[in-house]
Amino acid sequence: MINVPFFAFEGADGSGKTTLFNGLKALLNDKIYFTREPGGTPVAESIRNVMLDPSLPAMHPITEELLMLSARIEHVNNVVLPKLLAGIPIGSDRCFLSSIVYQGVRGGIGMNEILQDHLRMLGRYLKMTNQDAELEVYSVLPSVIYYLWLPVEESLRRVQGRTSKKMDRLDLEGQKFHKLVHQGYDEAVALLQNNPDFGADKIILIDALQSPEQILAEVHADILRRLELCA
Ligand code: ATM
Repeated sequence: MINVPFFAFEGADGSGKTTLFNGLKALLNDKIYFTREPGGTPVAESIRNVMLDPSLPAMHPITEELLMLSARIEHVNNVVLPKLLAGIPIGSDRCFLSSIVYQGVRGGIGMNEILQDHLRMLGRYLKMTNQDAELEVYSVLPSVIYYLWLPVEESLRRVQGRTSKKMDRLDLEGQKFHKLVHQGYDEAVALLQNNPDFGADKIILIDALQSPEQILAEVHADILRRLELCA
């Protein structure tokens, strides 16, 4: 058992996830190690570049899944597990929930298939690297996911109104899939909430129609409370 929080931040495009993440980083840099998925290690960042490269053609969803799973194993091995074992809380921009949505729903592989593949490969990873500690798979997955939710029409409106963001491969494809991804998030959240091994209380729903300041204040306060509980 690891009793150190692993926070993750999730939400469909236009939900304000990046603004929230940057705000938390500025406020909690001394208390939490901030990272991202895919990414957080040199190998995982290189995988991210392949995944998002707009000059590449579309990939098969299984290729995407395996890329994301590879980046995640690198991240768990080099960041998540060492930090948690050292007692350092983690804050991650995205997590395996994104794989369930983007590869499972948008890519058509299936939500449960993605979850089972993760449990199998992370289980194998733990068996190989952590024989003594007998950690279970869920201890290297987030202990709390803040899920920013807003109605699909509003998130679409926000994404279409963007002028500054450089479009990556998934953004370019994404406009076609926006509705599917949005619906995928709700379904993936329900899947995890109904999974007793994961636990419904690990997903915190945040009303993303609030102002960025309100969202930041709400999540910041909740994180501080949880950090205190674990201190
Ligand atoms: P950010 O720009 O929010 O870091 O997202 C990177 C992209 O990677 C995001 N694309 N969009 N739109 C979602 C995608 N992604 C996956 O497809 N699977 C995953 O497991 C993760 C973590 C991200």
